[in-house]
Amino acid sequence: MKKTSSRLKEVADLVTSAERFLITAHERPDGDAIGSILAMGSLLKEHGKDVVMYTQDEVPSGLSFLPGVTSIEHSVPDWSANSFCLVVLDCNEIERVGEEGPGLLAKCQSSIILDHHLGEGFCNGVTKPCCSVIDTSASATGQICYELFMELGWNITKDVATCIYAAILTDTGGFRYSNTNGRTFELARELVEAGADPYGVALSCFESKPLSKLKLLGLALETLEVYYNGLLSIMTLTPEMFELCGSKESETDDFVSYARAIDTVEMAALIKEAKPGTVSVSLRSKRFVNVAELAGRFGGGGHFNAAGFRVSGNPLDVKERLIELAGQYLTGGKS
Ligand SMILES: [Mn+2]
Repeated sequence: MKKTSSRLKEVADLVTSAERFLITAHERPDGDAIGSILAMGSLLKEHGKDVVMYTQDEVPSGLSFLPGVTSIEHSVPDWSANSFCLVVLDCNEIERVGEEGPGLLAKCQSSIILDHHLGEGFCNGVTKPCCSVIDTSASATGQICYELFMELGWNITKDVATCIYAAILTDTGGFRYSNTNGRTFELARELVEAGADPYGVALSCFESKPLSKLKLLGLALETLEVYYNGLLSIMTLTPEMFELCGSKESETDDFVSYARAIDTVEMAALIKEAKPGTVSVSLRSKRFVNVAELAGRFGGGGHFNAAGFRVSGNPLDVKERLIELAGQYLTGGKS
C-alpha cells in the first residue's frame, strides 16, 4: 500500500495532464459529496480546465446555499469516449455513483477516486490510468480535496473554503462524531482564515430546515422502538408519511441521529420506504458496533459508526432480519 502522500502526488499529476473532467459523487449526495464536487469543480475551472459536475440525484435543499451549486447537472454530457478524466468523490465503488457510473468509467480516458469510506476502490479492475486516495482517517472527502489542492499549490478561494468547511461540518455532525480529531480543527481554522464563515455555514446546514421536514421527523419519532434492553433503536418511515407531509426522501438525512441520541442506545436504524418496494436503511453506532460490516451483509457499506444499505422488498422483513443480525453484534459481549 502506497502512502497517502505519494498517492496524492499521482493524483496531482493526473489532474495536471488532463484537460476535461467529469466530477461526481455518490447517489443521494450529502454535504460532503456536494461540497467536495463544488470545491474541485471551482478550482479546476479556475485553472483552465473544462468541467462538468454531475450527481444522479438532486442536491438536498439544505445545501442550496453553497456557491456554484446550480451548476451541478443531473444528466451526463454527450462526450466522446476517451475524452475526459472521471473524478469520483466520497465513494469508491463505481456503482455508488448510480446508474450512469459503470458507463462513465468505461468511457473515460482516466479516473481518480478521492474518498474516506472503507473499501479498495475500483482502480484494480480497470486498465486505463486510475489513481486513488482512500484515507479512512480523513474526517471528510473535502479534507482530501483540500490536501490535493495543497499538493497542486492551488490557492483556496473564499467559495472553495466555504464548500470544504460545509463538507467537514456536515460529515462530522458539527465536529461531534468519532471522525473529528486535531487535524479536523486545524483544517477548519485554515478554512476560516481563507474566508469560510462558520456561523453562516452552520445556520445554513443545521438551522434552515423546511417545516415539512420537521413534521415528518415528528411522525418518525412516533415510531421509535427499542430492542435488547434499549441497546438498539429503530425508526420507520412509510410512503404515506412522506405524502402526508409533502416531504422528499432527501429531507431524512439526519433523522437517524435522533434514534442514536437515546442514552441507552449503542446502535440506531432508520428504515425508510420512500417509494413502495424500495427500502433504504441508515445505521449509526456509538462505540463498538461496526455498522459498515453489518450494512455489508445487506450489500451496503460505509464507516465504522455510520453506514447504510438499500434493498428491494418488504420493510417488515428487512426490519426483522436487521433486528436479528444486530443482536449478534449487540449481545456478543464486546464493549
Ligand atoms: Mn463523506
